[in-house]
This record gives sequence, structure tokens and C-alpha cells, in this order.
Amino acid sequence: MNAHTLTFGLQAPGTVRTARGWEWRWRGAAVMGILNVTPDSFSDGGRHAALDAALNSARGMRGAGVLILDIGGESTRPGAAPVPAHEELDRVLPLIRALAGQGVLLSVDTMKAEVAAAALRAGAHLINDVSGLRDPAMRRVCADAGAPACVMHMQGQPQTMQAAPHYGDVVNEVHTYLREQAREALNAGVPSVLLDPGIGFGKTPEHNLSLLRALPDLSAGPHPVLIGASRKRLIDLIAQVPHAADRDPGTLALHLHAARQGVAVVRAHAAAAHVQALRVQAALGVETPDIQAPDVQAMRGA
Ligand code: HH2
Repeated sequence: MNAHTLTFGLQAPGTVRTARGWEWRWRGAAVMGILNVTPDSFSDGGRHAALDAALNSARGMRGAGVLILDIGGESTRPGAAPVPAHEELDRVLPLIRALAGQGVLLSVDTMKAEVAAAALRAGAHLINDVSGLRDPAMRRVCADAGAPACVMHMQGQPQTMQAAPHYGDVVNEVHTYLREQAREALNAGVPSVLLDPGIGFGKTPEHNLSLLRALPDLSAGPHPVLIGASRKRLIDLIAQVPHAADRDPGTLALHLHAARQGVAVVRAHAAAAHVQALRVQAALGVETPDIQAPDVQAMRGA
């Protein structure tokens, strides 16, 4: 199993003090549990909108051995409308404050530097930015707080990104973009980054599959890799599962495969099931055959 390291400039749960800062070291794939506090999230329909429900869900994930919780107050599903910063903060801050200091790494899924800054002040440890830390203010916020960031690739903006995604060589373009954004972030003083090719963010099914097949290349690089395919439409296109909430089996299959390709973190709604399945996969310690390549032509017609 691959060994991974994420360096923090702040003391975070599970980290050890080194000359470089505070290091979180792990082997295989860690699970990042999704905790959306958005009334319009595509897969859970705003189930976590109430703080109590979100805290219950967090407790369940923690009990199952989930090491990172990703708190999101703005939906990024295709077509989702942007949310003002004050509203996003009203949604995420109570949850961060309630979970801070409970021994779990808290990630905040936001594209806004203002939200990231307040979230880090409230006790979050990591920023998950689907806009890839393109905003220099976001890089500064992470650097100042000593917080690592997840740098994700997205073509376009959530409102329009699935209209007509286009690439010459998707793998080369996405990997080059991620490496450049990582360099920019580290140059700005961000202590470390996770890289994410951004499944479903301005990509056709063929683009997503090409990027998933190229995971060994990305994982062989210097930065840990995160994959988030949980309940996404790609699962429906492959396996005909129209309702997002029914897509956990397909998600799990895809994420287990990603873990075997060297991915460091999988972002999932059914986080407890992921911990269980990854533990079994790790205990078996055997290479399982690759999933059969889906028929892309058939998916187009689906
Ligand atoms: N996907 C979503 C949101 N944030 N972050 C990363 N790093 N990678 C992803 O693939 C990713 C992400 C979209 O999924 P979800 O959070 O379930 O939906 P919504 O944005 O509607 O809340």
C-alpha cells in the first residue's frame, strides 16, 4: 500500500511534529466523509440542513473510523446557483465549532477565501477548493493559517460546466493544470496539497474514465491524490442508477479500484461503508483484477 504524507502548519488531529511542521502520515486510502449542509445538495436533498442531523451523521462516521469530514455549505452540482458568503458561513460555522477539538480532521468545501478564512479561525484544518486555488486570496488564506488544501480541476463553473466540456488531451491537460496549481500554492506558502482530477466537473463520461484510468500516473507524483465520485452521474451512466441515493454500491466499486491505483483519499457519502470495505481490501492484500472497461458508446445512448 502506498504511503502518503500531508504537511500542516497548524496542529491537527493525528499529526506528528516534524522539522517541516505537523505531518499526517497514512497508508492506503483514507476516507473523507461528506457532510453537506446545503438544502440543494444533489444526492442527499438537504438532509443535513439541520445541525442536529449533521452532528449525528458526523458521530456515526467518526465511530466507524472516518478520519476526515468534509463540510460543505454551497452545492457544486451541475447547474447549482452560487450562495452568498454570509449564507455559506451561517451553514458551516455552527458545525465546525461543534466538531472542532473532537479529534477528527475538518475539511471545508468552499471556493471563497472569506469563507475559508472564517472556517479556519473556527477550527477547520484543511480547505477543499473545487476551483483549484485559482484565487490568490485563497492561497494566502491557506498559507497564513498553515492549512493544506485540496486542489481540484474543474472546466468552467458549476452553473454551466456540463454544457459542452471539451479537451484536446484530457489527461495531459488536467494533470498539467494540477501540477501548475500545486506549484503556485506551494510557492505562495500553502504547506501541502492534495490533487483531485475533479470527476464530473466539466467532463463527459469518456473524460472521467480517461482520468480514472490515469490515476496510477497522478498517484506516482509527489502529492497525495483525492477522488470524489460519490453518487455522481457517471455511476448512473455506467450502471443505470437514476437516483443519486441508490449509487453507493457503484461508488464503492469505483473508489476501491481508485484505492488500488494508489489514491490517498476517497470522498464519500456512505463513508462508514467505505471504511469497512477498504479495511477488508487491505487485509486481503491481493491485487484484484481491474473492473471491466464499460462500453462508452452504450453510455452515450443511456
Ligand atoms: N465533488 C463535489 C463537491 N466537492 N470536492 C472534491 N475535492 N472532489 C469532488 O469530486 C467533489 C468535491 C460534489 O459532490 P457533493 O458534495 O455530493 O454535492 P454538492 O456539491 O451538490 O453538495
